[in-house]
Amino acid sequence: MSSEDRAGVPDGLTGEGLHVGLIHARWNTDIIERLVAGAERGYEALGVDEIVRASVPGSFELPFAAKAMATSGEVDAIVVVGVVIRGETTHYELVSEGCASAIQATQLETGVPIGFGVLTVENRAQALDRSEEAGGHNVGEEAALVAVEMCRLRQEFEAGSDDDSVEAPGGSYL
Ligand code: DLZ
Repeated sequence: MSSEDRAGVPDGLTGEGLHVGLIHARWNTDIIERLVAGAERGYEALGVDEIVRASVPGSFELPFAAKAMATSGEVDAIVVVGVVIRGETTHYELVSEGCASAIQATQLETGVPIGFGVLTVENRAQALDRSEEAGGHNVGEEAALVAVEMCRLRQEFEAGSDDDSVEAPGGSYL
């Protein structure tokens, strides 16, 4: 996938004043560290005020932790980070689909946006390609930017608008 295929960041997006969460699983630790570094890079580039952290055993536990953090009132947005690599059993499908659908349900139920920094890949090479250093492709970094963007989108709607369009930092969504 080239960088042109990816979403990009709205001009003027800022994380100033936000308290954000970063929850990571511990399976495939070396790749997790690269994704966590990416998420920190994304958050810090936007100037967030504080990062609240938590760790869980595996990706299957990420939704439970995300719901606990989202309902605590401590954070405006969350990123979850995990790495699920296909093995010889059906565990891959159960863990990856269970995690993804429950994270989506959690952000919709709680209204706290959750950036999905979970890699679901066939092998380590694919995971390394998606957890690169600054300037490269890193799904943790992308998830942090998305979480902040969705937080601002929610804030814009909550604030209301007299206009027909809803202005996000750097552009109109409607
Ligand atoms: C059990 C398991 C397996 C086989 N593979 C992964 C994986 O690739 N990535 C991951 O994050 N977690 C894995 N797990 C652990 C589950 O997520 C979970 O922690 C256990 O099933 C206990 O609930």
